[in-house]
Amino acid sequence: MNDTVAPAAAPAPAAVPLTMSSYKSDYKPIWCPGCGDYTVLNGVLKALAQIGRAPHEVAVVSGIGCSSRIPAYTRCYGFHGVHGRSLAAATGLKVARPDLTVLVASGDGDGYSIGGNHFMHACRRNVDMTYMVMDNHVYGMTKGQPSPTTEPDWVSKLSPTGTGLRVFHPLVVALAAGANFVARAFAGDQNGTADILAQAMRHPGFSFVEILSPCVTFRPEQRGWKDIVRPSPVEPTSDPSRAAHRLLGDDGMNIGVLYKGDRPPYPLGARRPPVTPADLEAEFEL
Ligand SMILES: Cc1ncc(C[n+]2csc(CCOP(=O)(O)OP(=O)(O)O)c2C)c(N)n1
Ligand code: SF4
Repeated sequence: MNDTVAPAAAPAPAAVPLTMSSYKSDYKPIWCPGCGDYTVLNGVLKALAQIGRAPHEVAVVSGIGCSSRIPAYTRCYGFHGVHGRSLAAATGLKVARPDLTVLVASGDGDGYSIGGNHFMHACRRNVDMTYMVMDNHVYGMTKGQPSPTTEPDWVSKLSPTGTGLRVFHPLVVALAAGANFVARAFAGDQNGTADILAQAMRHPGFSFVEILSPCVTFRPEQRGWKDIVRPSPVEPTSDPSRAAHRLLGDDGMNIGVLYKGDRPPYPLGARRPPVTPADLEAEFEL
């Protein structure tokens, strides 16, 4: 008989509580001093700690723009893709890995202009993910061109007489296209942004969060947003036409969750059995 005593199993390491720093990478953000995106990043880190999923259980996906730098500043899985295509990449990722919490970051140029078509169809598909758009009513990274949310009379070197164009209304479009959660946040309110993002990530289906995030370099007047944003005077509704009616009547400065729907999300993981490369090759054989 072997009388050697098996070594006692090492005690399991004590679970470390998740805090904002659990999600923060070592890269230092290179946004302009005062850019709203700094507080959005903190809001994201705080929201992730609130929902309590570990960094390896979260993927942050983005397109291109100042706002789209966010994935690099987190320790989560990250994908910094191409301009306007973040939702296509995120949808593929979520379908392949339904176990991950998927957070998608975009700007108003990235998300509403070149990515506008993807935006509508992502709302319609209702795949479970959260889409946050840092809206500064301008293309920041490429030096200040007007975007779909730029006011028609905003005059700049690149738009000397203003665009004269009606603005795009992302929240109403999201509702009409079928998003299951619609909210507006303000970068200057870090805790409020974190709370709204945490609610969005917990809500099933496609959640859309528009975040007013000032571009202090090309739209310095947006520093004044802090004086005019206000909490939404109404509770969220589950009636999309009521929500749209409210939104069409507000001035774009009401902050809070506006719509919480109950449409079943796109079913994940059950549609077809796993496909091998050989199966795919067979499908394309002539
Ligand atoms: C296909 C393609 N077209 C144009 C560009 C140039 N480009 C890079 S970022 C950007 C605008 C980004 O603006 P926005 O999405 O509002 O983000 P912000 O920089 O303001 O956060 C553009 C037009 C590009 N990278 N790829
Ligand atoms: S250009 Fe505007 S959006 Fe880009 S980092 Fe600077 S302040 Fe932020």
